[in-house]
This record gives sequence, structure tokens and C-alpha cells, in this order.
Amino acid sequence: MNHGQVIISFGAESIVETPAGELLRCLTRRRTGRTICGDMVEWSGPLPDQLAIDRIQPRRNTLVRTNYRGQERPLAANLDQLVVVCAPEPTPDPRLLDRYLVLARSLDVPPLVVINKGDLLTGTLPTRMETALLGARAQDCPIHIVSTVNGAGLDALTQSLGHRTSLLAGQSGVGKSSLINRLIPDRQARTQAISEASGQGRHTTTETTLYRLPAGGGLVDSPGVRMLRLAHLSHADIEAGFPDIAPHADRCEFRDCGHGVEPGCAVRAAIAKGTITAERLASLRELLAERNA
Ligand SMILES: Nc1nc2c(ncn2[C@@H]2O[C@H](COP(=O)(O)OP(=O)(O)OP(=O)(O)O)[C@@H](O)[C@H]2O)c(=O)[nH]1
Ligand SMILES: [Mg+2]
Ligand SMILES: [Zn+2]
Repeated sequence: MNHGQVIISFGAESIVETPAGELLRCLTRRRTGRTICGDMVEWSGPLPDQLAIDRIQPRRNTLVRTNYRGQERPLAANLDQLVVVCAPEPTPDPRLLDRYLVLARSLDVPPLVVINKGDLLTGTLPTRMETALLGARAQDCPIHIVSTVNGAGLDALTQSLGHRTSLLAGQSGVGKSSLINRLIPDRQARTQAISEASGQGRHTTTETTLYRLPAGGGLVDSPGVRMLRLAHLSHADIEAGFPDIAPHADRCEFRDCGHGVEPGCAVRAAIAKGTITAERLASLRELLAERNA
């Protein structure tokens, strides 16, 4: 059986990487369903230019985003790690970071935070950055400070990536693609090979793409987002992503307490005591409020 991994998917068309590193353009049969980046697939074809995907192997996990219309959109599959990239510029958004941590936990994929553009930092981290890191620190998530400009921290980051398949996520402009450029030595050749395999007129650089790391793992570059909606997650999934708040929430008088005006709210009691910051609760409540009913 011919098998490989989808490194980029354009709806009906996929670029599949074989175990030997060859890139193949494959069409998806109607009954097979749509592929996404990271899918392990089986393919066949009568001719080298008429390959089709026959089967998508069961996904270990699927990273799903809810778009602005409330529709769930799968982005990538079979991930081992979620790398949340932020930087002093653009200004970090604490709510966005919290959302990525919730998403990672819901997928049972460990998160890792990368502060890129370390060359722009002087001494201590800016207050807004520290606020954004509250959630990461609450769950002992590793935090790497790196710079793609001077190379600082990249060796340690490579160690942490190991043989895993990691997705780089974060705001637009934080340097996800720059990191890929530094960590994938033959990135330009790969991009060239991808666009040749996919035919002309494809905007391959804006699509979610999997790159093989020299050590054997993979890195997925994904387009930046302004906000990450997680309306598809349950109340419990969202709360579990706030490990500093979850133990208090378990002691609220009402199940699925919104930690607003409900009586007997143990979370508000913890805020009054100063155990949890108001910013963290506001972040949690925002997510709970926008869930699809
Ligand atoms: N000073 C500094 N600038 C950097 C660093 N890394 C990336 N940049 C700059 O940040 C800008 C954005 O980098 P990209 O790699 O395109 O960011 P991205 O996260 O891929 O953005 P999207 O693809 O839009 O989501 C570019 O102008 C880079 O030159 C760094 O370590 N230090
Ligand atoms: Mg990019
Ligand atoms: Zn409560």
C-alpha cells in the first residue's frame, strides 16, 4: 500500500509527502472526504499524474477553529505539540494566548510558548507580555525566548521540538514563518518543490503547511489569526484550560457556573482573596459566553 502524509491541502487537492521525501499531487475522491495538513493517507493511481487518495487514516487529533460564522474548520491533524508564538511586536494579546492554551489542553497536546524577537527586549518583559504569560505560568508551560534575527535560543527550542510534529500558531507578524525559515534548512527548496508539485497559480505560502525537521519531527506553519474562536468546546473543556481557576470552579454551588452573578461562586471568592487575577477570570468568562449553545 502506498502511503504518505498530507503536507498541504487545497480542498480537493493535496500534496502528499512519501516516506522517501517525494512530493505528490493527489486528488481526493468524493467518498474519502477532505484531507487536512498532517493527515496520514493511502494513495494510488494509474498514472503518475493521476493519483488519488483512497483512505485517510484515523486522526490522532484534529485542531479545529470556529470561523466568524460559527462554522468549525479543521486546520491540521496528528499534532504532538502546539507552539504558541508571541513577540514584543505586535503587542501580545493575553486573551489569544489563553485561547491557545485552552485549545492545546482540549486536544491533549502539550503547549509551548515561544517569545520571538528577543532582540527587541530590554531587561524585564513588558507588563502586557507578563499578563499574557499568566496562563502559561499557571500550568508550567515551557517558555522559550528566541530571536530569528540573532539566532538566540534557537538551539534550545530545537531540543524542545525534538522528533515531534508541532504547529506554530499566533498573531500575524510574530515571526512564525521566520522561525520556519531558521529551523528548516532547506525551506526555500521545499517551498519551491511544493509549488512545482501543486502546479501553477497556488498561493502555497499562505496555506497551512507541514515541513519536515532535520531531526525527524515536523513543523506546521499556519496563517496568523487576530482572534481564535473556540465556540465548539464544552464548558468543562474551557475550564480545564484554566488550571489556576478550575479547582475553584469545582467548588462553585452551581454546575456550569458562569462565575458572574451566581450565588455561592467559589471563583469570585478566590478573586476577592487575591488568589486569581480579575484578568484571568475575564478571559475565561469571555470564552464561556461565546460558546455555541
Ligand atoms: N526584530 C525581529 N524581527 C523579526 C524576528 N523574527 C521575525 N521578525 C520580523 O517580523 C515580521 C513578521 O515575520 P513573519 O515570519 O512573516 O510573521 P508570521 O508570524 O509568519 O506572520 P503571518 O504569516 O502573517 O501570520 C517580519 O518583518 C520579520 O522580519 C526577530 O527575531 N526579531
Ligand atoms: Mg507566516
Ligand atoms: Zn462560579
